[in-house]
Amino acid sequence: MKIVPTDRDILVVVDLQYDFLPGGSLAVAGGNDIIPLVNRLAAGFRNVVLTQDWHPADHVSFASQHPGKSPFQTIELSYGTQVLWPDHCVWGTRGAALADGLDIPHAQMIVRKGFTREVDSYSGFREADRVTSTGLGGYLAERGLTRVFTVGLALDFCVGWTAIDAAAGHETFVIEDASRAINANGSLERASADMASAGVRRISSGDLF
Ligand code: VGL
Ligand code: ZN
Repeated sequence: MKIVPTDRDILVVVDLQYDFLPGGSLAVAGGNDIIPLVNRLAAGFRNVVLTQDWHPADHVSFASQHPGKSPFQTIELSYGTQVLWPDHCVWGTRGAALADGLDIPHAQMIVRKGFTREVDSYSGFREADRVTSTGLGGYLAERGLTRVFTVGLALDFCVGWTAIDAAAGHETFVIEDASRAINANGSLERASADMASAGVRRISSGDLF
């Protein structure tokens, strides 16, 4: 039985930006490989939104802002443990731009996230303080959209957190072969367990259409 997207379903395409692609500052292995598949999947959805990681140059998640710290180490912030990253997706830079290879002209909205200096935001729905909303939940509610499908980068951070937040109010699917992971320090295993306990369903593109 194939899953057939309806007008009440939405595809959320997460962070397909140059800094997460090979050659970028926080490159995800194989990131480029999923773009044709994402385009093909998106063509099968009436409703598509894109997320865009969008940080000020002095963002708190950058290791460069914490003397003596290196990327992939962690620090404790008011809202909990924060992984430190190479500078990436600085607003207005090429690295923050959406990949030119994306061909989704019917995408309805671009949700920017991570623009508050003091707070990171992996999820397209809620910042890392777990309180501040991006507005995406309200968009789905006002549009009457019920099921959420997620693809993009990276499976163990922004895709995973987006799916987990979506699953709080929606039937939610991660299309695994249209996503790739960073997998630093056990992050993929942890995200997989967190997605499972949130009730996120993991499917492959072959399960659709
Ligand atoms: C992401 C780390 C930092 C992602 C964004 O898109 O998965 N990961 N910022
Ligand atoms: Zn980021």
